[in-house]
Amino acid sequence: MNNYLIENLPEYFKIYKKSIKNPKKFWDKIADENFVWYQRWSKVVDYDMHEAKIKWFKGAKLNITKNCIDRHLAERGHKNAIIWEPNNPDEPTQYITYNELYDRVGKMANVLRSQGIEKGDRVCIYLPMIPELAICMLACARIGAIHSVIFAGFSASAVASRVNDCEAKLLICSDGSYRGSKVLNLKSIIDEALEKTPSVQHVLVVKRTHNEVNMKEGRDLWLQPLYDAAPIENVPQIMDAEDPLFILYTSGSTGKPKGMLHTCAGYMVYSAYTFKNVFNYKENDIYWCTADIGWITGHSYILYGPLANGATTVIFEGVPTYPQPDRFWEVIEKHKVTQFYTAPTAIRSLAKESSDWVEKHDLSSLRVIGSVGEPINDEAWHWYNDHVGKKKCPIVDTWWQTETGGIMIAPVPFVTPTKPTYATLPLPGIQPVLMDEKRNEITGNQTDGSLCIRFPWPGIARTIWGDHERYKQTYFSAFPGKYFTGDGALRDEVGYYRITGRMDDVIIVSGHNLGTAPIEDSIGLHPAVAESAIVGYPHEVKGNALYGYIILKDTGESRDRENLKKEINLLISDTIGPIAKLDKIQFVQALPKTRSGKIMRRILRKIAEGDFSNFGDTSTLLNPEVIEDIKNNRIG
Ligand code: 6R9
Repeated sequence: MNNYLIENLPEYFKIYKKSIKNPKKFWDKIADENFVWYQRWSKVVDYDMHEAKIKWFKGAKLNITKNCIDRHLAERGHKNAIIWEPNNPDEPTQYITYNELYDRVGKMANVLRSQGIEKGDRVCIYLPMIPELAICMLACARIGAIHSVIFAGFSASAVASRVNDCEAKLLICSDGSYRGSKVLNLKSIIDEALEKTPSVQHVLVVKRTHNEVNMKEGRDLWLQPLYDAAPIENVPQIMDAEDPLFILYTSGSTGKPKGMLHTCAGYMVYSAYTFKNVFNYKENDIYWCTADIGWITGHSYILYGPLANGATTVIFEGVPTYPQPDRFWEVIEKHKVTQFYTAPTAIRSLAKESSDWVEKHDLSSLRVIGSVGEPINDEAWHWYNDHVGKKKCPIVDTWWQTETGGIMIAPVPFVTPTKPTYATLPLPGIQPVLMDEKRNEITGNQTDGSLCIRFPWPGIARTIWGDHERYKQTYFSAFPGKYFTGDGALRDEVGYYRITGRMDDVIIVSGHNLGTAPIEDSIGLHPAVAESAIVGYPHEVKGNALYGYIILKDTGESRDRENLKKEINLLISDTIGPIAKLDKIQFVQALPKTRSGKIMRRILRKIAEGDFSNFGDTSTLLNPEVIEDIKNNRIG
């Protein structure tokens, strides 16, 4: 089982070449040798990149939880599947063996069934990083319900729009959550969200913080008594390869979030294969990814990828700076973590602290360290390499997306030589291509362009929930026949890739993808605001921060500017979440627009960065005179 580890560079080149020459044969063998199936597939892949129709392992039947839990019981029943590290280090750690995981998922699956949840029903999960989050996801997968985890930092209206989009029948939340020294009341956010969500019949509430909450008669139920009464035995639902596994929302260039749909077989094969190779996972390793399960990184590399490999995965409830800025290093030392996977924004913020915090801990258990979510800058890369990896652990800079399901471009540790700020080479089966402005493929090295992928891979999202046309438009229309990632990339002289950043209206702040459109929509709700444009500018810790240019209505002109700024940020916080608040707000008379009415964001970006040198071609601007005024009043 799981004997697909790439051992050295010649082998990587050999496997890569084969995987590209015959991707069907490549994935057929991996799927066949490393997973348990109720029934094999009749066709490895069926695809049409113009219509955006992709199917992997057609005809196969499986259940992902059998692969993640049941099949490990004979040999690994007493091995820890999950090590849960609480927010407060004084609270006990939970060690959940594969045997115990089997019991807990079985009970939870029976609770879901007792609530009338069936195959294909949508269940939204709004939980902090507690074991129940993982268990509820697996329980959904066990019975064939489609989970949609909503990051527990989203506001009530962001929750409502997601719940409504997927028409969830059930929602699972907790009374509250701990984040460092704060206690947040999650249930009250849910109460507000559910005022406008007709599809939700019941809410299951997990007790975590024991704070006072409202329980709505007939709708809300405490989970614990139901769970205690539920039997363990649960027969997994037999799923078709292309049955939906989960929906996960991501930002796009319009206000409506995109519900990316992942399906059972392809996602399982891809997340498991990439986990094993990118983290060099060996049987007794203790692997830790610090992402929140509410994002794709948590889905693929806290939960499904590790468990499909019978790994031990650490789930951490807290924040890097609580109780002190050495919490990450303390946890690595405590559990003898061997692989550590985090985000550049966390690295940058910890690098600002004294290096004594790292030095005082024994990190010698570490073998591989990873980065994900945004480009890792040179300084952060070196700090990570020097202080955490002690120059001995390869840094796997992993490029991928919610849409790709798993890691696409990354070094294979101990195989691919790393290079600071480069995600390096594609994994087997992945065919990146760079495209120029005329939509031609750029061949050769030392070049840059729009990053596309030529051939489907098993982990690719199959559609946007309820809106296949949008899926096709967003990813398959800019470069017909190819998947367009929305990112720009450069390829160096040896063919290594470096991701240069988003080419669309998505800004990555502290690793969170934020679309400018939803933020502008929420600012527009303010009665004094006429129009706004949001851009990102470089920020030392967050990678990017948000700069808003806002035009006031005549009636707003007399209002106190400082108050207005606070109100605008409150609105954003209430409609999207605190992560989308603006760092800088500049009130302007007008925005630079082209004759066709499009805001020229390129200029606004340059001004926000304080770079007035070269605005490029401004001849299509309708109102070039506004630039001077915006420049003069820039917030430094
Ligand atoms: C996994 C994840 C996807 C976007 C992606 C890109 C950026 C992710 C990166 C990276 C440079 C890396 N991104 N990893 N940029 N280097 N190693 O983050 O998914 O939340 O959907 O974000 O994140 O811009 O397009 P998601």
